[in-house]
Amino acid sequence: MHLFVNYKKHASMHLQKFISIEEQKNIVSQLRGTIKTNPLYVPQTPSGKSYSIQMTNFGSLGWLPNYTYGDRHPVTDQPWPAIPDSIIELVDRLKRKDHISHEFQPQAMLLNVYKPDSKLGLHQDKDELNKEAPIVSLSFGESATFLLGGMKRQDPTREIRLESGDAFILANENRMRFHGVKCILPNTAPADLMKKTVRINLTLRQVN
Ligand code: MD3
Ligand code: FE
Repeated sequence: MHLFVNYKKHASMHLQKFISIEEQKNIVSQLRGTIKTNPLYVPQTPSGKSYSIQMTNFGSLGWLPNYTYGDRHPVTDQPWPAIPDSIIELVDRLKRKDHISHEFQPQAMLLNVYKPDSKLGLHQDKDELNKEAPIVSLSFGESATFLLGGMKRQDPTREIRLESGDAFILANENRMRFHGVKCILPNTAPADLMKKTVRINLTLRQVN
């Protein structure tokens, strides 16, 4: 109980360049290798509207467009692949440096792919049963203008530029903030990281 509450309340949320360029290349090539058997899909809202991003998941659970978590890929019906060791290593480093609670056990890793005109509307992440565990976001490729709001949709938002290699931690009082991705900033990715003009965002979540 309350393992995550009050954990390092004043820890900085935005860890710029947390992931070295060598690690970024290693992670992106590892992810690329798994996409053949764990294909990206375009999520649709329950009312049939397509998102402008593509996604897939890794881990014991994955986020599904019907706002639930499930243990199988919606297209292939296969279990999600394991979260890569290189990512678990990063989570362990965040723990060692005391950026997140040592109790954090990621169950789901959601992979979002943004093309130059992809956006993600303002929303809250509230499909996880465990609202105390932090969410860890890792960015790769093109930079994005990220919007961070308050606890109500109407609250003012501020713009934060998320760049390749950045980690962003949503913990404690920040966990339920409204947030979204306003736009991608093309041609800002590190040289030789991506084959196309895309941004990849990984979010690690403890669901239960
Ligand atoms: C702030 N993804 O997958 S990551 C999402 O860049 C999502 O792909 C965005 O929002 C992306 O749900 C933003 C940063 C992030 C993740 C979770 C948050 C920011 C957050 C939860 C609460 C507040
Ligand atoms: Fe979100």
